[in-house]
Amino acid sequence: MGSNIGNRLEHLVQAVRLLNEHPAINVKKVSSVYETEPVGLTEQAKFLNIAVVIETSLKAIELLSACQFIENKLGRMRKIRWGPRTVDLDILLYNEETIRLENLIVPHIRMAERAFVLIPLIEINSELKNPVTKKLYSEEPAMEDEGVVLWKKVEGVEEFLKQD
Ligand code: A4P
Ligand code: MG
Repeated sequence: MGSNIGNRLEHLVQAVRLLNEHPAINVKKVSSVYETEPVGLTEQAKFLNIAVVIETSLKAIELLSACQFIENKLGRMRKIRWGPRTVDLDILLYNEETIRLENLIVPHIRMAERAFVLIPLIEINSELKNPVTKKLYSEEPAMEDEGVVLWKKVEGVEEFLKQD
């Protein structure tokens, strides 16, 4: 998840809360919050990024709809590609599946090149591997990139949901 408009932390907390309130989604882990330099369109505010682990009975495509519903609910304006957003929820991995649908690609197509994705992800699970190449995400060169700073240590889902 990422946010770079307004009260960024509040947007992330609300997104995690809405995910957890979904009857078919259980949020199991939340990473610490990282402040990250914008990637892609660089003339925009810094992001806060987190990664979460969920348990769900939803199919991946249903999970995508749930994520988009939350993005819309939290007021995202989908105008500029890679542009500012109140909150962006991407599916990075889904079990160890490879999904190639028109509107859903898993593993997320750009995740291995992005320190703002890899660093929170590795904090949650350092053993995660790319299901296609079997390469550990912790060994991706992008892990060394600058521009990702620990902004707030998070100890657990309960604690995370209490703030805002
Ligand atoms: N889509 C395909 N696969 C997925 C997936 N695994 N998860 C499709 C989520 N969506 C997926 O996304 C565009 C379309 O991607 C969706 O309709 C969905 O069907 P979007 O969220 O509508 O638009 P977007 O996020 O602007 O585009 P995109 O290509 O998803 O951008 P990214 O890659 O998400 O990049 N810099 C920092 N520091 N932190 C950030 O969080 N985020 C971005 C957005 C750019 N720079 C950033 C950050
Ligand atoms: Mg997105």
